[in-house]
Amino acid sequence: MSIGGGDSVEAEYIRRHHRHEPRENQCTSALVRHIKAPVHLVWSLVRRFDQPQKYKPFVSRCTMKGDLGIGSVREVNVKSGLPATTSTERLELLDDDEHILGIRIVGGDHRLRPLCFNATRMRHIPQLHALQITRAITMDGYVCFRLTQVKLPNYSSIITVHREVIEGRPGTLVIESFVVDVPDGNTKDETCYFVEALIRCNLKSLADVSERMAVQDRTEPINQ
Ligand code: A8S
Repeated sequence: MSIGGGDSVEAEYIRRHHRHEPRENQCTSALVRHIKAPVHLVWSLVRRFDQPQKYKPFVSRCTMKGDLGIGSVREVNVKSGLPATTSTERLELLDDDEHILGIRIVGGDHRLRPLCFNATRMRHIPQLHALQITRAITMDGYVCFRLTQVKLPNYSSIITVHREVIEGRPGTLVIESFVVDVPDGNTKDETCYFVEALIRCNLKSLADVSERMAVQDRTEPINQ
């Protein structure tokens, strides 16, 4: 489906809240996830700009610079195993009525020097903003992506949560969209594929955490 295309409920939300205007060297995409938990639970996790580690599986720690208002900045520590150590992210938009959170990556430090492997010449070429993705299969059968460069210049994302009914119960539709520069030496497809893989992990984990909280809520004993 093209972004904003089609007549589905999702497409309508994307048209309304996820308008990115990508330049020639940028790519953009939107991902959707249905969660079996009420909107207030999901939003309570998403809105915490200061605590992304509550559901994002790659985040180990987060420190705030600022008061949680628009323009405040968080320093995110990324778990070991990924080549990035930190990501500096700015709060662009926080709307508690419409349930919209917008962030932008404004910096970060990277342990590894950007490297691009040229297979025909068999030598390493330092290349700024290069991003190499290697597809691998783990022992337990999962497909994973190994990243040798993780600089995401000019990355910004919007996440919105919407009320919906799933199997007769209160559920949530989550949409996350992004726009990012395509690094030199990569195609739009590769770049999108890489970012989408990370976001899919985040949304899966958001669903797991929210659904666990929802079940707990339902089974809390009634205090009389
Ligand atoms: C988010 C979305 C993304 C986060 C990326 C795409 C990142 O934090 C991780 C790995 C990277 O390679 C880049 O909303 C960066 O979290 C998990 C460090 C920025």
